[in-house]
Amino acid sequence: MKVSVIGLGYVGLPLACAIAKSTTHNVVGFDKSESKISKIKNRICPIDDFQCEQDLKIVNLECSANPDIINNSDIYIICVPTPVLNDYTPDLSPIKNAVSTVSKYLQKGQNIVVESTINPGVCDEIVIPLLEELTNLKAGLDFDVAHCPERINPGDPNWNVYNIPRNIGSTSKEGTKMLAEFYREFVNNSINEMPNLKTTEATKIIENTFRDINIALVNELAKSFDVLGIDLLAVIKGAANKPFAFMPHYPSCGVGGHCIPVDPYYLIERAKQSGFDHKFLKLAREINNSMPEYTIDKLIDALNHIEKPIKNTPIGLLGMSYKANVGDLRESPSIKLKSFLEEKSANLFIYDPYFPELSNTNSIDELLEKCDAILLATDHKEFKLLSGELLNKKNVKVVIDGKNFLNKDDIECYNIIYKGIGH
Ligand code: SAJ
Repeated sequence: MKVSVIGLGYVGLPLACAIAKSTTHNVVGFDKSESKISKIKNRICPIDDFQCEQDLKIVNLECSANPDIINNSDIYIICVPTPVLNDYTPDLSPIKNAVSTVSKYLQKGQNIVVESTINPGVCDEIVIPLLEELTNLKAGLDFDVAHCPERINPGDPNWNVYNIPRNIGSTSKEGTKMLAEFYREFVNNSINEMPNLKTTEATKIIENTFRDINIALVNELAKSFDVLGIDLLAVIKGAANKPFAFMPHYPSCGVGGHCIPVDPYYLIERAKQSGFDHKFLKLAREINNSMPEYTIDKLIDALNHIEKPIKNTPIGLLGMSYKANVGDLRESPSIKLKSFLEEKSANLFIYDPYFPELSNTNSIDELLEKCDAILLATDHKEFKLLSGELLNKKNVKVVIDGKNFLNKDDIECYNIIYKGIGH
């Protein structure tokens, strides 16, 4: 078959490579970014994905920034972003643009799979009506639409597109079966056939909503235990040795990324349109969104102890990425931390090894030389060297550890004020 992948980001590119490597299908890729296409053409992987970097060196993958390349495909797989707007409402424009691109080429007997994370109803209420309107074809009769939500975990050395189980649902049982068989050609784990599109869309949304509310639980506990004088990390460590019915999550300066802080809003918004108010999900989002400000409050409190105002005090922000050891800014708490610090006129120094262009110092050492206080916002491995000895040598007086990543006891031995989040 001819298979085309629309969107060659951290989801689409590993997928295109996996199909090209594991099957005899003719795989092509379309992405509107010329620069991304030219990198891929030169077998340079534009994303942080070890497996994909290896695959790209060997696979036969034709790609282009011209959508004509997807013409006459048997399967079109849509892997474009599904972000939120500034008011946290879903932004389905990338999906709608991708669907209208596919509709220019879609013919009878061909199929579409949406891998992007979408809320229950997007396929039935938006994707299919748009395709039928633009092609005058009938879904379920002339073509099938399936949803197989992506489960890529950026930077994960163990789980990748080849071994993560998948769920798939479509407009018909036959369609689901046929496309499940297609995924079984390159995924060596279970491909679960779901009863319909909405159930499949809901599955991915609740996977990530589950994570968001559990993080909100420990973030609220961090605020409460900070005033109760209880070390939440020790408590979680204790609870986590329960061999069943407990799953540890950890407090931090905020919840970032393209999935966890975004997906719940897709469900909240769609349920609201049908008259249901997701009070719990909204509260969890509110708690997680409050963590950057909570972190800044801890910094101000600590600076008071050394009688320094935040204004004009040299403060080092370590880490801009939302996740350790990758360079990804999406919904990163560091963006809010930076604006809070700027609003309060801190003399701000920034260092993130993955974002030299956002850093105004060239090394951890240079930042430490200049700062009285540091705020660690990302647990990059490079920051593990921040020992009490080094901080003391550089005359750092305050450490706010937004990821509870550093050694509290070691740092406090040097009479440096250490404040973690719930720790
Ligand atoms: N975070 C916490 N406390 C936690 C876990 C995460 O504050 O206990 C924060 C992180 O610092 C980060 C954000 O939440 O800012 C998201 O972290 P994440 O580990 O969930 O990373 P993501 O955004 O890459 O999430 C992906 C998701 N994968 C897919 O959607 C396919 C998510 O479902 C996975 O659970 C997650 O990877 C993972 O397990 O690493």
